[in-house]
This record gives sequence, structure tokens and C-alpha cells, in this order.
Amino acid sequence: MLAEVREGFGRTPKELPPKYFYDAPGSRLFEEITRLPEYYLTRTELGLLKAWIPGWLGDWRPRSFVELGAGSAEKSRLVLDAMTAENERALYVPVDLSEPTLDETARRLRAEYPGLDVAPVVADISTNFEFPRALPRPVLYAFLGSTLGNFKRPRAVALLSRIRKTMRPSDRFLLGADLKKDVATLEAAYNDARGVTAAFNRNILRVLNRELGADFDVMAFEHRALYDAEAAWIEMHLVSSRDQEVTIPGLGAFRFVKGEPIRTEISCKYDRESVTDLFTAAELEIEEWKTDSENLYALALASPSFS
Ligand code: AVI
Repeated sequence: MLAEVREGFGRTPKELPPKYFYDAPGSRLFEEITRLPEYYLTRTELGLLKAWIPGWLGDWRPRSFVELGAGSAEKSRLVLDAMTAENERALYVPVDLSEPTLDETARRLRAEYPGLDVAPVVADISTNFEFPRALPRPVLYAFLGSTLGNFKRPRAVALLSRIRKTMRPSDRFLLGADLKKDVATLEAAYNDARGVTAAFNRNILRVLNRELGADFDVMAFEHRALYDAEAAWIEMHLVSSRDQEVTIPGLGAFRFVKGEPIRTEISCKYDRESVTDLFTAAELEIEEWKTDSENLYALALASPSFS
């Protein structure tokens, strides 16, 4: 963590890796975000999964389901229901950074689905983590919630390529992707009226205080989220509300001038073309592309390409 913060604070503007949002309070705040009226992503994705998963998994029945960033696996139930519909045995591999969340998820799912083997993997998917290979085929890999959008292109392509390398011809990859749309809708989703996203954003500084002994005055940084249309991403910042100095033991003192931002997250927004572009770079090709009636969000089901 110290090395990553050193690297991020060496940039202009300073940056922090968004994975550090998700300690226990941060994960609870994120769950709250997913239920906000402005944050249409989660409920729209759920509607699409409900509409399309039973049909897709009825025709092609995977025996393993590997889910990246699984968290509490709420949306995963739709896939698990379809996989276990005919009392067949199935394997679920939830992959997440948080061991306590995974343990709890595994405990609940084992009780709920008697025919399901649950083999959680604690891993940081933003690094070079190796995917399990010896899995009953076919395998459905999934990365939902538009979390791929929190990765810049090189990391997104690297992650997709790592998934692709483990795929056999009968396997599929399912991506949830938030779509480009009017700026007002996008910015409202990251600037909710109740200030939950602001609390979520600031929480990263509490994590640094607790884990690294830093002395951020958390309330002296303001939440800001803006859409950059050229990059096609939302940028979340914490903006210093005054001139101040922060000490991070092991890294030293950092001066902030009033108005100086720390970039805490990017959240890329896609269209079919940009998803195709990422997939092509990773040797994947879109088999199914489904959007909701308002064109807010998409599910892309992809197969490995062999060109
Ligand atoms: C997890 N990820 C897809 C969320 C997003 O929309 O980029 C994280 C988030 N940040 C602010 N609100 C939600």
C-alpha cells in the first residue's frame, strides 16, 4: 500500500488507487450507493441480468462460474439459480480482495444452494493474479457492475487478456458496462443529493490514516466528480479546501495548496464500439450485446476469438 501511495502521490495531480475505498465502512457505503435513486447502474444491470441470464444459461449451461469482484454476490444469484436449476452440481469461484466478505458470501451460498461448490479466491484482480485453471467446463467468467471502468485501458486490456488466456472455446465472458450518456445523468450518479458518494470518497483518507498512520484531516477535502467527455470517464477527486500539510509515515510530508485535487477514481463509460475495441485487444469477440430501453447500461457476452 505504501509503495502504491508513493507512486500515486508522485504524479500530478496526485492519485490514489480506488481499491482502497473498500474497507468494511467503505464497502457499506458502496452498498448504499447502489441503492441511491441517482445511481442507476446497479438496478439497470440487475434488470438486464433478469431478462437475459435465464435464456443464455438455459441454452448453454456452464458448470463453473468465476466472478471477479464478487463482493456480497447479490446479483450472482441470478446466474447461480440458472446454473443449479436442474439440480446439477455447479462450481462458483467468487474472486474478491476482501476475505471477510468472501467468507460470509461462501457461508451463505453453501447454505442456500446445496448443489453448489463454492471455492472463494482472495485476490487483487488489478495485479497479476492467476486464474484457476482446473475448472469443470464450460466456464462463465463475469465482471459485473461496470468495475472494469475503474481501470485505465492498459490495465483493462491486461485483465481481459488474462481471462482470455484461461478460456477454452466453449467458455464465455460476461461484462457489465455503463454506457456514455448525457453529462447531467452521469454526474448526478456520482454527486448524489444525500452525500453518500462524498462520504465514500473521503473514506479513502480514513483508510490511509488507519493503515499507514497518515494524518489527513478528512473533512478538509471536498468531494468532486466531473465527466471528461474526451476521455469518456467520470473522474472523482478530493479537493483540498485549504493550504495544508499531510504526513504519511515512511513517505514524508506532502503540501497541498487550496483547490489542489487528489484523483481517487476514474469510471469509464462505454459504447459498443469501445467495448469491441477492448475485447479485440484481448482476443475476445462480442456474441450478445443487450441494453435497457433507455440505453443506460449494457451486458456484453463474449467468446474467445481465434484470429
Ligand atoms: C465499483 N465501481 C464500478 C463504481 C463506479 O461507478 O465506478 C464505484 C463508485 N464510485 C462512486 N460511486 C460508485
